[in-house]
Amino acid sequence: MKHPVLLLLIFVLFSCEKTLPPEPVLPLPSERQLAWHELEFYAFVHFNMNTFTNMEWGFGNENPKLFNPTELDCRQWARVCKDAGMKGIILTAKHHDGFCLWPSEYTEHSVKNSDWKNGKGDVVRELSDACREYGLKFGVYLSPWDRNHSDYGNPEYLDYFRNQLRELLTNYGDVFEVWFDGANGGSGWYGGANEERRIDRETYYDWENTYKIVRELQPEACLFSDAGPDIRWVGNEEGWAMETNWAPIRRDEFYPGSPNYVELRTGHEDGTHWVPAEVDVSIRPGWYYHASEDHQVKTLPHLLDIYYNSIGRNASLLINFPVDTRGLIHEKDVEQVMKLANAIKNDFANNLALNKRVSATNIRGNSRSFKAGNAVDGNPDTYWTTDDGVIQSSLEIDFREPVEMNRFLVQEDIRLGQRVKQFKLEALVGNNWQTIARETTIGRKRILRFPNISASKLRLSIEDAKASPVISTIEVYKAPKVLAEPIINRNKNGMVSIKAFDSGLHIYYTTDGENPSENSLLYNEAFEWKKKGIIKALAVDAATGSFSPVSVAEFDVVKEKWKVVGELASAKGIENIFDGDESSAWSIEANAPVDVVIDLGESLAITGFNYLPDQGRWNPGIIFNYEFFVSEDGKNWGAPVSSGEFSNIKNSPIWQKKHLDTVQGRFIRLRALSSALEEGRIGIAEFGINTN
Ligand code: FUL
Repeated sequence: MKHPVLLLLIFVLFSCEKTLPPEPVLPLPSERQLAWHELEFYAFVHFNMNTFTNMEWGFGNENPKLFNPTELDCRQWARVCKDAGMKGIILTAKHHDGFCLWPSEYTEHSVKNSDWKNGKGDVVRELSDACREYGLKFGVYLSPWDRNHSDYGNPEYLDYFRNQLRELLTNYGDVFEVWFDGANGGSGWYGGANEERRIDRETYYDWENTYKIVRELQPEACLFSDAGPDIRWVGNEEGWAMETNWAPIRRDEFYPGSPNYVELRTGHEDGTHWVPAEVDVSIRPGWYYHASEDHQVKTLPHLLDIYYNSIGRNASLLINFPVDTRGLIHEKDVEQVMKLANAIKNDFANNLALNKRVSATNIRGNSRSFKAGNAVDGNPDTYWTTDDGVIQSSLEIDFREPVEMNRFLVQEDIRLGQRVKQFKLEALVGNNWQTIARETTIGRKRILRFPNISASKLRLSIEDAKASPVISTIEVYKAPKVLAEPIINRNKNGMVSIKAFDSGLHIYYTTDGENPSENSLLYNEAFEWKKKGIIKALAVDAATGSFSPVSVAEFDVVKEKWKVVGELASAKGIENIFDGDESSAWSIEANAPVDVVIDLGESLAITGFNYLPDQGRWNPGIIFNYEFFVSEDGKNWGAPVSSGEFSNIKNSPIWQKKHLDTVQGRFIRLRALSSALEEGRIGIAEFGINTN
């Protein structure tokens, strides 16, 4: 009789014995890195001397008096970032021109010699206070390259640089990240020397000893550079990490500014140190404020791509605000970042996988501690994992009925290292299992976007990993479609194409000036439309009935017969000026007047012309003073029918429209008399006319 009781007791004792978690896979994140991983989304602010000189890289000889914001309000920056769901702000305390936003004891090149607040101001103080007030983390960018300092390039400069670092890390409270730029050495003012100074990027800064200062003064702070040691650059400034993205890298192969930076985009599967990637990107083309970029703030679809291609690919996201000359984040930037914040909120509003029934092909020790349900319990501290040696395994979520979805989010518990090398996502649609995606790494967070499907089950299969997969979180969402207004284009030959930003949307359009609706023409593919008039379009999400704002494009005569004649007839890129694509341009270096002569192919009653300057970022071609002529035969031109300037075109290089008293002619000539830029380049992105 006693025997079975004993057996039961032994069984109970045995099954209570704790199954041990899997051994970690090295390298592992440190505590400070784990805390940083949680931030995910935070802001960069580029604001100092360049803001006032309209530069990206100042030379170092700027007069400190030029720094003079009229309405500086760091609390506005903090409010915007807080509202946008960002967790901190990193400030360019000193950029390459050496100008300091705090009254450093070690230089005269700082706010203390500006008129701003009579030299008593301190932007670093104001921002660190504002961050504390708004519950944001505060970080500093201190440029290692200093084009102002006479000692730059000599060992003495290092003392100066380190003294400044000490000031920043001692006087302004907690710092969460210290940002060291890889752009180092080159021409500069250097205290009046005005010369080129190259340094050995690998050895000059003696980084190890500089890092020690940060560890000593701000032990919680993460150090950022191309080479970490805590956080690495992602190898581009466009806003993306690669799909394959390992947090580990072979750290000793890098230094700030090292030439093998492309490898930073993927990290190394056999990386020796945990150095996760941070994606840094500006909300505008430039890092610094330029009024000329007010019309180029990134659109919602672009910002969403950046979000999914960074945070959704095992990286963090650092979005830059080029604070303007008032000392404020510009209204347009605020508008766009709030669109992003709202879209993210809506995309991740309702986790369809939360506490759903799940099963797995293998559960470590058959233990409840490692059950499949841990991945969908909403608790990031629990995880599903498998027995040692069992790598290929899958986890299935049973929704019990078809559910519409288009996002899949998965996380590894990185406290045990980054493991997964390859995975697959399948969905049960009707009675068929469909492969939705086949991907490589997961890491701290991976988010997949796919077109809407209606699935009753989802299956995550781990196909390859360094050891047992450790999956802490799986979430599934149905994000609303991005309903931005469609883009309407017509090329030279009169083919009209209309593009919506999201997949699966219906586009409706009109060609009669009426507002489009679901009863209008449905757009399927590019169509020929050579008439004069207005095309309007809108995108509709058929499932929800919601629609985008209406986009409107006005077209005059089709440019099919147009030809550039005369001297520029075969100039390189001249065809770009009427290809309907605003991003392509023709431009040249020009000191003397330049004539662009166009044969319209027929005589027309011309009532005006439209000019869009080159939209390129570096030394674009922009005409300032002009004359415009019309002729019947291309020989006798007479006096200009319009002349003058394109006012404010340098700051605002948008479409310029000029009206004329009607003039008949077959040939037109735009004479560029001067460039809007000192470099003297003139150019055209698009050119058009209005006719009667
Ligand atoms: C680069 C710098 O040269 C840019 O000016 C900007 O600060 C960017 C964040 O890093 O390397």
